[in-house]
Amino acid sequence: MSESNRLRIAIQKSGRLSKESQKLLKGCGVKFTVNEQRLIAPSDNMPIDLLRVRDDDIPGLIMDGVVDLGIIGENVLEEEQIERQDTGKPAQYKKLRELDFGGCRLSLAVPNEFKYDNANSLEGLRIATSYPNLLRRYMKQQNINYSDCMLKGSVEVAPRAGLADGICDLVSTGATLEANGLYETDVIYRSKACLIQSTTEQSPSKQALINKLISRMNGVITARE
Ligand code: PRT
Ligand code: ZN
Repeated sequence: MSESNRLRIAIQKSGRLSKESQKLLKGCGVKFTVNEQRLIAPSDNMPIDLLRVRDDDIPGLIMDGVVDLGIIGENVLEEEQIERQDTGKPAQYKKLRELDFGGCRLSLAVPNEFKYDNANSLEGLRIATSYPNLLRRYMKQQNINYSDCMLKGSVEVAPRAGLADGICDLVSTGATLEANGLYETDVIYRSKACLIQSTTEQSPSKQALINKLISRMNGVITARE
C-alpha cells in the first residue's frame, strides 16, 4: 500500500458520533461534502480525506496504521485494545484529546425485582453484553464469577427474553433501562468521544497539519465550553 500524502481521518459513518464529528472538523476549517454513497469524503481546502466507517472499525484502522487520525468513543477503543492485546495484534495508539460529546457510561443493570446489595450479588449471573472485554476486566477486579451472553444489539431485552439475568450496556439518560424494567447497579467505565492518532511516524508536513488541527480543535472546544 503506497503512503498517501493526504491525511486520513476516520469518523463514524452514521450514528451518535457522526454529526458531532463532522461539525467539529468543519469548526476547525476543514471543508468537505459528504456523499452518503461514498466511503471517502475528500476535503476541498486541505490535504485531508475523511473515511466514513462503522465506529467498531476505527480503533483497528488506527492500530494497524491504515488511517492517521480517528474520532471514536473511548468505550469502543478500550474494548478493542483489550481484545487485541489478548490476541497479540497491534494495539497501540496515541490519544490526542478527549472531546466534548459522546458522553456515556458502561454499566451493569439487573431487573427491578432483583435484590442487589453489592457487587457480590452478581456472583454466578449470566450477563448479556456487547463489551465482553471491559466486563471481564471489571468482574476480575471485583473477583466475581459470571457467564457471558454476547449480543451485538437488543442487549436491554435479554433479561426479559430469558437469555440473561442482567446486562452490561451503555447508558446515557437511563431511559432505556427504565423502559425495560432494569436498574443500574455498577458503573464499570465512563466514556467520551476522543481524537486518536496512529503511532506510525508521520511525514513532517502531515504532522504539521495534525498539529494545526489539534490547535484549532482546542480553540473550538474551549469556545463552546
Ligand atoms: O453503526 P455503528 O457500528 O457505527 O454504530 P453503533 O450502533 O455501534 O453505535 P452508536 O451510534 O449507537 O454509538 C456510538 C457511540 O456513541 C458509542 O460507542 C458511545 O461511545 C456513544 N454513546 C453515547 C452511546 C450512547 N451515548 C448511548 N446512549 N452509544 C449508545 N447508546 C445507547 C445504549 O446502547 C442504549 O441502547 O443508547 C441506549 C441508552 O440510552 P439512554 O439515554 O436511554 O440511557
Ligand atoms: Zn458500532
